[in-house]
Amino acid sequence: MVQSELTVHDIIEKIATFTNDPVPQITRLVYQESWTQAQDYLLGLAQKLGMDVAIDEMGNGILTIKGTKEGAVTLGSHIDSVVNAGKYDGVYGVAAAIVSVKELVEQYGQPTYDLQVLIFSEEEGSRFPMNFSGSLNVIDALPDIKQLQDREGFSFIEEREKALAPLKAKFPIGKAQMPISFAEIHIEQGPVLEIKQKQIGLVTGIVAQKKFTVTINGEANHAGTTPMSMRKDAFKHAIQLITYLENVAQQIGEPFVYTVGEIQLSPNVVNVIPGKAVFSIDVRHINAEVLDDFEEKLQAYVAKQETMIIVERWLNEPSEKMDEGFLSLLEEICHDKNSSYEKMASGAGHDTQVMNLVTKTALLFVPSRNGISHSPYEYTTAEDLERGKEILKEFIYRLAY
Ligand code: HGY
Ligand code: MN
Ligand code: MN
Repeated sequence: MVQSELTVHDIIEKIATFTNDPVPQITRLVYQESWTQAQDYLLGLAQKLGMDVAIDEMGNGILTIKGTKEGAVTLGSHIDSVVNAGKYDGVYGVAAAIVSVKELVEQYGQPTYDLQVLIFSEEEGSRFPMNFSGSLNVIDALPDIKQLQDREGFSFIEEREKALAPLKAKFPIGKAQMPISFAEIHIEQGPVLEIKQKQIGLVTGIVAQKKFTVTINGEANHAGTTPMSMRKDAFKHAIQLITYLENVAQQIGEPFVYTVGEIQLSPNVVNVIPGKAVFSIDVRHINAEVLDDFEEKLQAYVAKQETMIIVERWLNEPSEKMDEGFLSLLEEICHDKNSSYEKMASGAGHDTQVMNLVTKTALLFVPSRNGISHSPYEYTTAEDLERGKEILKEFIYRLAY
């Protein structure tokens, strides 16, 4: 790939080849081998483009173009994926940031402020029960990770050290600068822009979200000889709780969302009554109090049960509002570039909500075909990818030059 014609689409297609599942499936969970390959490729590419590169202790990639004054105008996104993912979630924001910075330096030379691109190591929470470990580390807000393990029992710290070893041998170790602003571009992952026929989403706020792991302990026993009245069937208790919460969700009504995306039964054998059921709960709403009410109902239900039910909440993110001044600047840029836009909330979580805790932020969307994401059917046209990058690039130019 000749650097001068480097496009966002090229980078996305290349990163899509780094997967731990057989191609065309894309699975690049944090600290998997494919994750290391992707970070290695991007850091190497950035070096070839003349950027200073470094990696921090979590595996965040830090790409810098020095300015003439103190202060880091920052942009980026994440490179970890969900299981059997699409090509664009996170990667588009990383690719658009790298190409934007490359083209800004080609067109305008050295910026006034540093341009800092962050390639966040992990955002999804798809391997370990923790979201945003990359951006939380950048803002020095990382919770305790010593005991963190994935569902196979692999330790976060050990997997991190294994994944980072080849990168630390090749690239300088460093720490991201605390930003003076942060911007992220991302696929919408929903249907709004397509339905409203708009080209750009300008995000006003990101929903609050809570995630739980629920463990129900019953009693494994023989499926044939154990009378129904004598069973302690963990899966049946799980179904009753999940259905109860579905009714709570229906009463709350949209735009509240409630998802049980993961469930494990043990011993998970056709002729054994499940002794244990472990499942996830993901709930979101722009108003955090709605999630508090939901959690109260969950806890009240559990307190009334004889069966042992353990509820562990491992994510409790408040909703975040993006900077009003940045929103107005982005509206102006969309007008200047004749790009239609929609101001909207984000139902998906993003690293922007973490960076919003320490600096002013902007979050932009490009359309997702049929609103699909977290799926191999995730798709955004090259034209939409390019248009979004142009809006991001102009936004960064206005802030950094
Ligand atoms: O799940 C989300 O909201 C995001 O895609 N991590
Ligand atoms: Mn994402
Ligand atoms: Mn995602």
